[in-house]
Amino acid sequence: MTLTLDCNGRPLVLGRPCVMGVLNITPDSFSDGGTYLSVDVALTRAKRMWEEGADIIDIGAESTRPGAPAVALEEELRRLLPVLEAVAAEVPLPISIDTSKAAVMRAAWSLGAGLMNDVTALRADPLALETIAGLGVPACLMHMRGTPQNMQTETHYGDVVAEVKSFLLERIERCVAAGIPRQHLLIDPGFGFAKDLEANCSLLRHLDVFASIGAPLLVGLSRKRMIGELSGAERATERVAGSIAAALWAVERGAHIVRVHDVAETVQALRVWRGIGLS
Ligand code: HH2
Repeated sequence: MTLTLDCNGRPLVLGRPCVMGVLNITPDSFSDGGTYLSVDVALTRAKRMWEEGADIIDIGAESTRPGAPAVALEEELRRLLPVLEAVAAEVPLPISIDTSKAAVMRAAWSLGAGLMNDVTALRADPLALETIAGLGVPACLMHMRGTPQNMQTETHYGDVVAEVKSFLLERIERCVAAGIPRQHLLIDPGFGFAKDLEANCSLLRHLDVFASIGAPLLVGLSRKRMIGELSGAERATERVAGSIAAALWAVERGAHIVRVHDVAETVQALRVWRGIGLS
């Protein structure tokens, strides 16, 4: 049976691997910081990703790259709300919001956002669990240790696959206990978040472990440092081909959603990958 998420009235059909297009409206994101700051430019980018075949747009107003400073609530809302309002009015796709703040989740939901993508797995804000439960909105739970400010000092694991799996299982149960329906929860191992190359590759080699948990599996590998480390491509914008290789590896092992900056290229690659299997 094909799983469909109701994202605030906009369906996200997970019958084939889906592409989540990243729209960072931040001055400091690691690969596209400062590019989409004005409402017009951000809206044009969102429309472009829709035309290119994205299934969902993920808007982020706070960078989570290693070392990124935390952003105050007022500033996050100031950046996000005008862009979200414009995108929701002109792009019919489901919209995800990359945030850890309950107040941002509430405000974004009222403007049409339909999925909350929280890199802290609803741990950072004490009101996040009840907010997600009350709104009835799906949420993505991502694994991370520490905060973006200090996470790269916490990259040592005994068994990274077992640890990340047990974290995600525990967060699912915590969310369910707080009243969030199990079928509203997505999971993400959190590539690059408190993980070095070895940990990232280990998680990717064992991605089936996460796919078999039963919750839709989201992966974000696009342009990340590990793509640079494996390919030698130093600049984030030069990591498109490597990012696609990693995305195909992930969907082959059961990822339902790939979070990417390069939508057109990824959509084309996935169409070929899927077409071969279907023909
Ligand atoms: N990665 C980033 C941000 N949000 N969310 C999920 N669920 N999974 C990820 O892997 C993930 C994420 C980092 O990428 P980006 O948004 O491009 O950079 P920045 O955090 O610097 O804005």
